[in-house]
Amino acid sequence: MAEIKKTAVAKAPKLADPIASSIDKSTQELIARAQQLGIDTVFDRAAQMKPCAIGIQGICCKNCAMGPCRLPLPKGGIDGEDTRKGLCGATANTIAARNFIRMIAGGAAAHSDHGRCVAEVFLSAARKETDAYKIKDPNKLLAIAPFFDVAVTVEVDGQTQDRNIDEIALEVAEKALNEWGKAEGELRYLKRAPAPLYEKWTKTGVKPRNIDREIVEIMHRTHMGVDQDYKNLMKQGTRASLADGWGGSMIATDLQDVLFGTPYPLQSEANLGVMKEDHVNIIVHGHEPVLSEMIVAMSQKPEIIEYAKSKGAKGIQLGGICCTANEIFQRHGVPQAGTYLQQELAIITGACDAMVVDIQCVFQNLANVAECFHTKLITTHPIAKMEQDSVIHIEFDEHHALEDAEKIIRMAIDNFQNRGSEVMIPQYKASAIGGFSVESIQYHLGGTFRGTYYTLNDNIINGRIRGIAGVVGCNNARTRHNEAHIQVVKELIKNDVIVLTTGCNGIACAMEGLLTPEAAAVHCGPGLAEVCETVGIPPVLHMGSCVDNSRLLLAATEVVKAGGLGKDICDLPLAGSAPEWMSEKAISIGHYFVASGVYTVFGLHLPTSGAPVFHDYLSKEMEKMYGGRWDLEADPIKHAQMMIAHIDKKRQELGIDKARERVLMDMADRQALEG
Ligand code: BF8
Repeated sequence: MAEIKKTAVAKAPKLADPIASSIDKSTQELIARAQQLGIDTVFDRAAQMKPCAIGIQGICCKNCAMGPCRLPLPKGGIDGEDTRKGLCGATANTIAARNFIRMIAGGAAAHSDHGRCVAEVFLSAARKETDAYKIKDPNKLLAIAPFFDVAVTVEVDGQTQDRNIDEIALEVAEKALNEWGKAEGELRYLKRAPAPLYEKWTKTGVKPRNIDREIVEIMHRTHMGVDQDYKNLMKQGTRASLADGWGGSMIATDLQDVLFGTPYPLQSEANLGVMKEDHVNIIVHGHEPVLSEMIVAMSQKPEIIEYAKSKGAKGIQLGGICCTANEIFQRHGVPQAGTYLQQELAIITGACDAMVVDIQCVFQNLANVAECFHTKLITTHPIAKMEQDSVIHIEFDEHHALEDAEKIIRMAIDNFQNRGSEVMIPQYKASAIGGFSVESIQYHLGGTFRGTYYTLNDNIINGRIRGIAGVVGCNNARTRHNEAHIQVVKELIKNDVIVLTTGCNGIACAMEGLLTPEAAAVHCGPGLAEVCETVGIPPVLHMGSCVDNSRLLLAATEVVKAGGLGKDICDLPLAGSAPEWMSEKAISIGHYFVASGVYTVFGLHLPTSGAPVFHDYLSKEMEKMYGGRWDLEADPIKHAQMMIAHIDKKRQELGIDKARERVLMDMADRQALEG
């Protein structure tokens, strides 16, 4: 039996109020349990430490050693000329823009380096250097090959023949990897965007040249004494964010689908109640499916299950946290154990035999929490280690991936018997359906035969569906866990707006039971409820992890292509949202949504409020260039209503607002439609 070691809670004794910290009962119970055990969690730390009042406004410059220079807004705001400046003379606009695009660089680097890793594994698979990874979806490979100028057929004796799939894979792998550092040209995937959008990018000079270059150039331009014009800084921010959305992230999604399968709907469960007391519980946390796919495959091997049984367990229960949860949920139906803010709590159940982490969104405090229990915390990625000695590092490599996965799982199994008696798994979980890729939505709505988004467009035009919302992103310990996520989504579907979700919003919606077709009758307006019932889909479609926001870009492009709703993404009755954002990746995603024509609302705050001119540039001027713009609203209902107002404005511009009025106002008409 493991003895609980207590970590010292920092001097400030203030503890979080569990009820005020989360809307989720399992989270509330485990926060309280952690507090009883004297173990601090992110919720307590948020209660004990306030954010920096100047940093939060984006107006602290620490890019050279003469600073940090802090430019707080004068009390009562700016009356007349804004004379604030740093030692070098940098204005508040320059400082906020530099900080903002450095966040884009961080986010784009994280997504894109993830994509590069997948591309490298894909190249290894194409070269047959590894047995662990194989092409699972050759159709997807054939679908993406033309974007890399890779031929899928070959002429032999005047006859057109299918080309060897291994040859295609190898060529796609090499050309995909080249997107990170090619010397000239522009990103190949940009041409997948609607033509008018591509033209806008050409005209404004923001087409990314290669992925790495745009990120490096941000670091150069924001070095002391380089770019000192917030508009020119944002131009580079736009270029780097597009290199993320239409580059690194999109390549990551595509190659993951080729290697691991394009998601199709499947059923699972979500929340910490998916953990089982009598099973070996392995929590996989992070982002890259190259690791988690191997853990899933190995955990299903009969000899491994037998080994678990030989140690007294009934089997192996996998669960995911963060975007790893989304990846293995959408392809294998592995249950989602929780969102970003529940990572420490999974260990506090006392039933987590191993937590396996790779990259991004992983708390260093996991190590301290794991030390209080029997849990083995295992880091696996060469770029993501922890300083605490208790953490085990097993470096994962595609050339011996299955062996690595087996070692990790056996370690977890061996640890099962070390569990203490202090197990407390909250009994809350919900059914959830995931796996709505661009392709599977097409199939669901149009069938393979028709093969377009026509049915969706038709329902938008006739007003049963008012519009589309992409609601995505993180949790943030500065706001009540999942509250804004759920309120925004419920308000949207209540008003007949279909929601596409990714990231931690997707997990929050799963925990709330919104990823089921049955949720439509309970939560949706009559038009959306009818469509969901007829087609058999949930009102909230789970489209994967944060790199899979690229699926949202392509789904929007498919809607444009299907016709009747304008010629560009900015013409669509569509809006984006990140109600509880916290990461640099969210800023990069937000900005590539905006630069792709999407009206995008963030919750909480934006690190631009200390530079009102720069803030207005993002929230007003962007629309003139790209058709999309930033907006901010912390109140979830107002936040959703702003999205709905934008959707209605677009319906009016498209001349389809009257159809919606009829659907809403005329009951006889609705009954006729239902018939
Ligand atoms: O990439 S939504 S907290 S897990 S950053 Fe992180 Fe935010 Fe969750 Fe996935 Ni995305």
